[in-house]
Amino acid sequence: MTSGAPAFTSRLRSTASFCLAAIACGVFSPAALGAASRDSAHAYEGGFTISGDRMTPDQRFTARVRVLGAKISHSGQYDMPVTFSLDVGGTRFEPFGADNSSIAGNLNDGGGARDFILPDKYEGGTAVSINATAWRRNTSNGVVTWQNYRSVNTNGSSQQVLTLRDGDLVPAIPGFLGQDSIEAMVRDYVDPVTRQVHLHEDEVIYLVELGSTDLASAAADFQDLVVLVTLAKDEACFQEADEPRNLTVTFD
Ligand SMILES: [Ca+2]
Repeated sequence: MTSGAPAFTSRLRSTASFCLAAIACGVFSPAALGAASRDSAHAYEGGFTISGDRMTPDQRFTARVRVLGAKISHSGQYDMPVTFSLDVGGTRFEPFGADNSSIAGNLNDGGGARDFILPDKYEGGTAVSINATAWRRNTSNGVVTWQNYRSVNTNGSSQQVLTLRDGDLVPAIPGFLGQDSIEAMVRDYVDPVTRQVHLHEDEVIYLVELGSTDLASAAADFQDLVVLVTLAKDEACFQEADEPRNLTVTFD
C-alpha cells in the first residue's frame, strides 16, 4: 500500500504470456494462486510507474477500468452520489454517466461492479488517472440540488488516495456507519486468510476517500470509490472472464 510514495517501477518477468486472438489471455492456473507475484494474464509486456498516484504504462497498452463499488453516506442521512471519469493522456472518458451529473453518473447506487474498456490503444508514457467526486444534497424551499462536496484525482499525489498492488495487505479499516469495508469490496482479489491482495503485475486498485480529509477520523474509510485498473496489450485480452483471485475457490 502506498500513498504519495516516490516513483517506483513494476517490471514483468520475461515469461509474460502472449495473447493471440484465439487463445485466452487469462489462463487460470491454480498453481499460480499461491505465488507471491503473478505475471500478466493480459499479455501486457511492459511495466508501469506510479508516481504519486498517477499510473503511467511504459509500453503501448489498452486498459480496463473496473469500478468495484462506492460507499459514502452523508452522516447516515443519505447516500452521497459519487461520479467518475478517466483521463488517458489528454482524453477524458465518462463511461458511467457524466461526471458532473450527480444523479445520472452516480456509482453509489448499490449496483455491482461495472467495467469500461478503452476503445483504443495508447503509446507508452501516456498517463492514466481517475477522477472521483462526491455530491452533497441541498434542499431549499423543497427544491433539491446537488453540489460538489469533494473531488479527488489520481493525477498527482493525494492523501485521499491509497493504491494496492499484488502482495499488499488490505488496510484493516472498517467501513464507516456500517458500510462494507475495503476488504469486503475487494474480496474477489484478496486471500481471506492472509488478507494479501492478489493482482496481476499489470494491475492496481485505487482506494479513494471522498468524505473526510481527517484521515484519523473513522469516516476516512477509503472505499468511497474503489477502482481496479488492468492494463492489456489488446482489448481482446478482456474477452475472457478473469480467473478467481482469492483462495476461497475449490476444485473438484
Ligand atoms: Ca465510505
